[in-house]
Amino acid sequence: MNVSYQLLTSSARGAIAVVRIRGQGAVDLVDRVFRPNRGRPLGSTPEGRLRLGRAGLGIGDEVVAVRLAGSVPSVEIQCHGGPAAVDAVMSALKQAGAIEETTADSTVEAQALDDLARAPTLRSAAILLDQANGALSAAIHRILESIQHRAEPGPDLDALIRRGNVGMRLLTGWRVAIVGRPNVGKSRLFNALAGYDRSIVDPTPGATRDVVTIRTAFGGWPVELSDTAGDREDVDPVERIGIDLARQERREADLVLLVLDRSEPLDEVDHRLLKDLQGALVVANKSDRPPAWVRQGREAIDVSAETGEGIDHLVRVIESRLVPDPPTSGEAVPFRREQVEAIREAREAISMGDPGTAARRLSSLNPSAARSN
Ligand SMILES: Nc1nc2c(ncn2[C@@H]2O[C@H](COP(=O)(O)OP(=O)(O)OP(=O)(O)O)[C@@H](O)[C@H]2O)c(=O)[nH]1
Ligand SMILES: [Mg+2]
Repeated sequence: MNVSYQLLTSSARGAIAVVRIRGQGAVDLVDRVFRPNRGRPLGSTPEGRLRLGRAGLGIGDEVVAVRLAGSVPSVEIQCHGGPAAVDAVMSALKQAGAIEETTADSTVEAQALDDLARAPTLRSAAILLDQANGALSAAIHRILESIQHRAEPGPDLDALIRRGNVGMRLLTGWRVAIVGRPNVGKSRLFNALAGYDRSIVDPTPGATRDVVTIRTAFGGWPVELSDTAGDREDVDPVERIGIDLARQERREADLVLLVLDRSEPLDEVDHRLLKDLQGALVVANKSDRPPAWVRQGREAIDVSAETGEGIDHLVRVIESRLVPDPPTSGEAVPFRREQVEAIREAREAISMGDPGTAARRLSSLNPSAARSN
């Protein structure tokens, strides 16, 4: 017996999932897993006729099973799309002796479709759709051709690697951390950017003691935004933990918003943060009040988290800091870490004068056959 099974639908959560079982003995194997609500087993049901029943260990899931026509015996099981239901059906098939077909050989297009189902924003989805339609495959084929014709593929590989920085974040998003000394309005700004009151705002310095995180989007780019404890010395142990967490958060962030209070003179903590966080985007909050200092040197975005003034502008600046040069429609964008790593290795091989290795590495990405465009 050589029966395999494969999840045909996306591994992301959906309403319905479809599992295909095929190979000699597939129907017998499914009959050990599938319990029809009434009547005879699936093996004595004609091809193409839908049967309602249950499948899976324990009570299992309510499913539809159907024998498919074709030279290789095949069955399709449609179950509910939640991870537990899919897992129940697939585990039962495995226990009955079927082997899972790996998706390691799936094409770039199939991977893009799979990720598309998980895209958190329309902008992410549009880029993944371009790859599902063949943009990345076509670019890889062009590079393979230029290697074949002994042309220099370096710049094209470099362009793809740069695009990978955006591509790899299409699902997970970018991390943006709000930091600054206590009471400058970090939590108020966080809430203004989030669009609702998620974080506690309070005139007492040290109000925020933990890292508060939400998922949102700026200009269509998915973002994990975090509000952190105000940074200062000489504090109690709990606030200390919060401050340490804040420092960790800003080390891991793709972009740090350093919030200053425009209505109060800058103190030594502000100066230290300005010095330590050279790459941070400086936000001068409380612009609704008379200013207590003037900007020197470093660019700062004036906002009032209280009135909302300047927030739209800040969002546009954040967007352009995260992705200064967004991919255009139809452009090739590698979207998985393995893809970017393979392209990097191909680039290194080219630099070492080894086009053969570069071509093998690129082909291993499994681009679908080249299209005419
Ligand atoms: N006038 C004015 N007041 C603001 C503004 N933003 C925040 N505040 C006030 O400043 C105080 C502190 O605000 P928070 O957002 O809690 O400050 P924080 O930086 O999160 O403070 P910690 O959590 O203690 O570090 C509150 O009383 C807010 O109402 C603003 O833009 N204008
Ligand atoms: Mg706070």
